[in-house]
Amino acid sequence: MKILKLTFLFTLITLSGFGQKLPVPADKKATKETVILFQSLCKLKNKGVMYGHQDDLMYGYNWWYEKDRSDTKESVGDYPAVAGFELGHIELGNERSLDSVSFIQIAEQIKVHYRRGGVITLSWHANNPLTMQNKDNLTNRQKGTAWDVSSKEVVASILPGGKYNELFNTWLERLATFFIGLKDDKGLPIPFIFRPFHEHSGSFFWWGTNICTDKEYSALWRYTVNFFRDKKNIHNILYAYNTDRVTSLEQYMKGYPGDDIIDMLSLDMYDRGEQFGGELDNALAFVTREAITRNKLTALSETGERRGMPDWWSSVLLPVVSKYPVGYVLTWRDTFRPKVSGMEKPVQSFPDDFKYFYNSPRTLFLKEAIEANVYLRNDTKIPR
Ligand code: BMA
Repeated sequence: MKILKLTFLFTLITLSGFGQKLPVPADKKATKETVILFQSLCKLKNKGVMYGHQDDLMYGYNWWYEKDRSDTKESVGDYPAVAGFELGHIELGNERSLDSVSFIQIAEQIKVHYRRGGVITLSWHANNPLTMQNKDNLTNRQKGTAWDVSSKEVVASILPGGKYNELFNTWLERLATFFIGLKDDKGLPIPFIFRPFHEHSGSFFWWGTNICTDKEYSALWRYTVNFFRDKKNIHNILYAYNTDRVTSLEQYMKGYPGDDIIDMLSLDMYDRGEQFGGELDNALAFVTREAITRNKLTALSETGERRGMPDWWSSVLLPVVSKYPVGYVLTWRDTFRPKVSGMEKPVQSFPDDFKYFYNSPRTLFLKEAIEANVYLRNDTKIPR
């Protein structure tokens, strides 16, 4: 009888939502900080969309690595909530990325942004491990890079049994060393979002949809996550699955490695024409719906204006992303141009219309991330 009563009580509590479990990252051993970040982002996506900017803390069109400098801050007075960084060429053991950014300085800025209370995301334009071996063939600009799609054997060649599996392990070791070095002031691992092998639905990277099979793509993901999580015991990573433009959920999920591997369903889509708003609306509808079903985060992890529209932020991007629980929207880097001739007009990082996007109650910058206390820190008044 007593047991029956207790069971009834438990059922009641569960039904009333009391015992409802908060979603957790795919990594069952995720650190406390990583779980907190995941759960904060889950909640925050219903409040608004965070703004992210790639390499925002590293350089702008006409400046290079200056303390506390940021194009976003210069434009609207606040840092982006999400800071993006690129790891391409870390796999080669280089000191600088494919964009000439020092990895030591990237690690520094990751720590700074984390201390401020912001969110970190890392991308990886990994070189082509197979075609880069053929040194005679490296004449074309794309040869041997992430963009070299001249062979369809690349993914198979780095998986177990493949000729370059050991080489790929070395690459992952180098990444692991970098990840392990990302510690906060107390020596605890800094949680971050990792988005490797991105834009799978396109065929412009060696891991693209027509360059490897979906099975190989999924195996590549699983191998990589197992390496960091199980072999290297790294538990501060949230993994973002990512495609380029897609028109259906079926197309989006092609090659999906599984809910036990992935934490975020993200999408990259640049505005290349009038149809963009509708296409984005369609894609965000099914991606965010699917993410809710699977208890995953969401992001429009790369986007940008390509038509020269002065009011793109307010009239195209904001209306669409406001409709859905999108975790963050990130625009790409302000490529440093050291040799801009005196004749040219200085390039403006953000149009005036960006202020409208910033002022919208639906968008969240660093100030709002700090207010939301994403990392549930006791002292939320972090010096900025
Ligand atoms: C691309 C371009 C490249 C850059 C790469 C990695 O989309 O911006 O110039 O090298 O991202 O940041």
